[in-house]
Amino acid sequence: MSNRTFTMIKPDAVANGHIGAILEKINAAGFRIAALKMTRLSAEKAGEFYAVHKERPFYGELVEFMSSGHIVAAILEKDNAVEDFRKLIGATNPANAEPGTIRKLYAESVGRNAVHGSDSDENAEIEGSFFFSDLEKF
Ligand code: RTP
Ligand code: MG
Repeated sequence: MSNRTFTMIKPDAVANGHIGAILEKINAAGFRIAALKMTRLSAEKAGEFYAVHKERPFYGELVEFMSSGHIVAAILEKDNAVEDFRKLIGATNPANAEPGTIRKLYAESVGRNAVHGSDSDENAEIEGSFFFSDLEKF
């Protein structure tokens, strides 16, 4: 099992001033930040990142939102990183997220839900490489 996952702090949480608080929670939960950058996705790049959802009814909205402002991308390291990080962020819809999770604390809605977390080791590797070169992935 890989010990890495990939995350983005989404445009809502960046615009609302939550970058620091979210990185703090990530560190406090035992994740090491292995790579970090602030950037902005074009609609084309956001569509490529979420291409797996192309046929879903929310795809257009998702792409528009993810390209609407700056995001913070990071590769995180910890034992059992993918599963433990999904637990830390909570359910996709913040209304269903456990108390204390990042989405419960900082997400506005299912569409504007503050953070992304990879759903498998394979996708963590693909998504990390989408944003970071080999040189940047320490
Ligand atoms: P993410 O990929 O962003 O970490 O979120 P996730 O795994 O918890 O959820 P996923 O099923 O991969 O969906 C990706 C993003 O699409 C938006 N979404 N909207 N309106 C809706 O019913 C709906 N369903 C999903 C969410 O913003 C979700 O994070
Ligand atoms: Mg997902």
